[in-house]
Formats: sequence, structure tokens, C-alpha cells
Amino acid sequence: MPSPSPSPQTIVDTLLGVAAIFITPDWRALILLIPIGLALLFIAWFAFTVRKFATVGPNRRAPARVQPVTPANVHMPGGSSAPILVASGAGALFLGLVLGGVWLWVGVAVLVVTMLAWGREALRDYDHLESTQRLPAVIHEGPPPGVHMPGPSIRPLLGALGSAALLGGLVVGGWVLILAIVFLVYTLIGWLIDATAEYRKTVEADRTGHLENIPARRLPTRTLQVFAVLFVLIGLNQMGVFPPASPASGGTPGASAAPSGGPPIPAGALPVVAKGIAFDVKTLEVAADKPFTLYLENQDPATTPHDIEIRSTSGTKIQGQPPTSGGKATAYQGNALKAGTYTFICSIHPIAGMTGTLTVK
Ligand SMILES: [Cu+2]
Repeated sequence: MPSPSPSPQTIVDTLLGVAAIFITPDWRALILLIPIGLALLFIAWFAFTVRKFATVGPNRRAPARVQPVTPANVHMPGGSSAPILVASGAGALFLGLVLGGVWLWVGVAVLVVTMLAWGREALRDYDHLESTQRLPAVIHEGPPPGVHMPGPSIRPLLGALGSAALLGGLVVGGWVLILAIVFLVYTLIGWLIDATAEYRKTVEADRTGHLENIPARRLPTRTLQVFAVLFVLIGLNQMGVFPPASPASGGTPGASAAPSGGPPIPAGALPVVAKGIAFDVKTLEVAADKPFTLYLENQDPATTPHDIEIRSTSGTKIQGQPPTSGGKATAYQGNALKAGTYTFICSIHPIAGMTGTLTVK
């Protein structure tokens, strides 16, 4: 059966359709075309380069290239495909990140294998070097004259530790954050004192012509131990683990009585308890197209607020709520939602422990 040839009317319609894109542009569709345009541009450039390489003649107009000679005792690694291999592995990993699921693991595997291949090649290179003559290494007693080398210092390590503690404190909040700030300030002040002492020595050197290092500081073991113990105790306290709640105080989990700091539980409200920076429930269910009430009881210390935000499963915020401080409770009024699956999450601590699934049906 012969394929029907397009009628003139069809051709005109198609042309008009294409023209319409530019006359009344659908910007979203056009923006989506950008990656395709870039890909075409890349393919064109690639084809152009390949053609240039394929057709380059044996005669160069420029003078012949001089092959560089490696100086004695210097090792130049030979040509290697490893960098390209590992780049492909990284590409596979990124593709896996986009595609998700099993492809992510394929990407990881490809990257690991390519890096192992590179490592093997490097080891071979190293073994090859071992068999050749050793480099005549010259070890100096000290820095060359006129060069000042700062002495070894524990401050950079403490600064890094303090920064890490600060970031952790920003996530957890409360007293951990305050302690982290104190630790960082302690480190930075110590560093500043060292820097001042070093500056004085430099000024002195202008007079004496001899620059001396400041004496190396002793590792502040005691202070570090005190900070470590404080971090652990305060962290445990903030998680509600320490000190252990005595049964007499009525602090048993799951107690139905409302805490003194909050309104009574309204009828039909879904109770959610936040304790140790985690929700006690991972799933909630409410009726579709009807307002609902979530009763958040924050059993964490007063310095640790929580809230419940409703998000779409893709992470878009749908309904937010004001935070509830530790020891208080709030009845959150939720607006009617369409049937479906949502995420409820603490926007202050968006971690797995403070995330759950809200089913609306
Ligand atoms: Cu929270």
C-alpha cells in the first residue's frame, strides 16, 4: 500500500503550527527546548572537531613540533585513558542521580570500578618508579634565610571542630548551639592570641634580624575533655534521654493528659508528640475536603521548638504553622486537602525523625 502523500492543506497547517510557536510563544515549551538546542550545538561542535582531526594533512604550515625531552630524574606519567574513564564514571553517577533507583547504584558501581582501574594504574606507575634511581632529595635543617615558617599549631584543627559543632548546633538548636558558639569563640580567641604573639616576634625580628617562632602550645586536653563531656550531656538532655524521667513525675511517654502549657485536646484532633527531635507517629490519616486538627505536643526542652508543615510529596510547602516551644502544645487547624498522599514535617528540623506521611482520603 503506497503511503498517502501529504495534501497541501496538511503542509500549510503544519507550517502554521510551527509559525504559531514564534508568533504566540509558549515560553515554557521554548525554555524546555534549550537543553536540546545545547545538545545539538555540542554534537555539531564535536562533529566539526572530528572532521578537523580526520582531514588534517601530514604537512603542517607551522614548523614541526618539537618533542619535549623530560629532564633527568623527572618522571612524566605516560599517556593514560584513566582520567577519561573516571570522567565517564562520574557521568554515569550523575545520570544515576537523575534517573534514580537501580541506575544510581549502576552509576556508583561504574565510578568505583573506573577509580579502581586508575588506582591500579597509579600503583603500577609507582612500582616502576621504585626500580629506578631515587631522586637526590635534599633535606634542609630549617627554612631558607629570610623565610618564616609558622610553628605547628592545634588551632586550625580546633577551628574546624568548632565549625562542625556550630553547623550541628544550627540543626539541633538550643543549648548545643550555644555551647558550639562558646567553643568556636574560645578557639578563635586562642588563635588571635597566638597570632598577636607571632606578630610581636616579627616586629622583634626587625630589630634583631632573627625571626623566632612562638613556643608550640600544649594541647589543651583538659578544656577539650570538659567541652566533650558538656556536648554529650547537653546533646543527650536535648534528645530527652538525660536525665532519665522518674516515673513519679508523671513524665511517662504516651500519657494522655494535656501538658499544662497548652489547650485541651479538641475532639477529633490527631495527637502528635514531638520528643527527642522526633515525632511519635510516622503516619496520619484525615478525611478529604474537610478541615482537620493536629494537636502537637512538644515534650522537648523549652529551647527546642517544633512545628508541623504540610508538604506535597515532592516537597512543596502547602500549609505552614507557627512553632510550638518545648513543654507546650498547640492545636493546629489544617485547611481542607484533596485526597492523596502528603508529607508532614517539622520545618525547623526537616530530618527523617521529624517527617511522616499524611494520607487524605
Ligand atoms: Cu522540630
